[in-house]
Amino acid sequence: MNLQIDAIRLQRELDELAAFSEVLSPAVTRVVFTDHDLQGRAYVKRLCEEVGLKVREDAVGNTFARWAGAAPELPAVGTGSHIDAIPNAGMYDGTVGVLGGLEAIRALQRAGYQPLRSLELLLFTSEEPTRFGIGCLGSRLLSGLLDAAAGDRLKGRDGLTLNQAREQAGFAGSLDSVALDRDYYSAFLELHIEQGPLLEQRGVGLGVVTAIAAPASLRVTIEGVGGHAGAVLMPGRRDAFLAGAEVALAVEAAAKSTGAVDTVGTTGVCNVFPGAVNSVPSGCYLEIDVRDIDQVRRDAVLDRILAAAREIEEKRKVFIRTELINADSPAECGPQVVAALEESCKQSGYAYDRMISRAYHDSLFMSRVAPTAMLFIPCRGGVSHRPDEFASTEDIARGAHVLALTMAALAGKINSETRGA
Ligand code: HGY
Ligand code: MN
Ligand code: MN
Repeated sequence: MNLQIDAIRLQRELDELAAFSEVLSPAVTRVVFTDHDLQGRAYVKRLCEEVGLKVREDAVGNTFARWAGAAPELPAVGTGSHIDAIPNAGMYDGTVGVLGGLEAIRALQRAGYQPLRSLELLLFTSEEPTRFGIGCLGSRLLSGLLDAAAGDRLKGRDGLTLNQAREQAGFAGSLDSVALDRDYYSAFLELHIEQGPLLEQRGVGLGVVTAIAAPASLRVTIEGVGGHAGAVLMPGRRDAFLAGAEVALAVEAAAKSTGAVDTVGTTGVCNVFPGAVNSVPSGCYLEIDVRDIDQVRRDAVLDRILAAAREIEEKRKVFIRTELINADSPAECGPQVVAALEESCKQSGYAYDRMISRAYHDSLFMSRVAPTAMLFIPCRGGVSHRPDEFASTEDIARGAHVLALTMAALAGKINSETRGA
């Protein structure tokens, strides 16, 4: 099959999508259901419709663009990722998997490949936790791991619930309708930047992901006693921020305590109330992210953090409320999908490494409903979630090429030019 990825067009589309952002280039901020997110979605949908893909959206805005195969009744082969971006992020996280997946499909169309199983591109809603405090919102609902009551339970900082925000964005219908049937996909693949330094350090252009780390997140609300910074003397102060600072240091200590390189802990959000230089903080709010490829180890770290919070509460005579937002299991990738990716790399003469993903992705949840694997490309310096996040046009095109070959192999062929089942 004469498969040619149009790298220039793919890069141009990535650049165009990056312009739908609350902040100026090279940074990208595109929070779910904001105008920039909806403009980005409309842009991607238009590109899909231009090549005859049938587009539909579910009740939470997960967007499906399908190339019907000769056997449309068979479970499809899916690929996709997300386009939402955390504040002040880069332009490649997620988008490489969406636009790279689209270009893989277009390249197969141009090569005259005709799929037996349908091929489908999936744009997931709200992979990032920015607005509703939990990551992979769309894929959790697709995999049936998040109940429909979350529509009223989850609330953004603007006070709108998930149901209110999605309806305002034009996505109606019951969240009960989102979950996919177990045999909806026969395989799912996600192309993504590594968001780590290993591929670049090893000089390898592709990573075949065999497992995805297990994320957990905690919310911590601390109530102390505020007062005038000049009048409240040091003895007896019940400073909520200092208690929060001790909790954040306890997160670091707990993550380091396992001695395992795969254990990480981060306090990424810290809000101080009332936030005046001459006022002793009476309130502090933290959001904590803990991950490990080993779930037992990860849960032991969570326990250590909660125990430390109890001690700090006692010592500093503050009130600390902790809330576990999510504590997900890690994912093993589907062996046959991993093998298909490896076969495509070998066929193309591309070097690759098998690796785990320390970042979580929608594939973490898609692996609950279909054999799933990920394909990584290098990102400069391993940097991600920053404006200087960068992946080269060449690496992106190579990833899309292997993705196209693998999807064709998994979807089967109805003509003789293509390797496949
Ligand atoms: O946080 C993550 O791992 C993903 O980039 N949302
Ligand atoms: Mn991300
Ligand atoms: Mn991502």
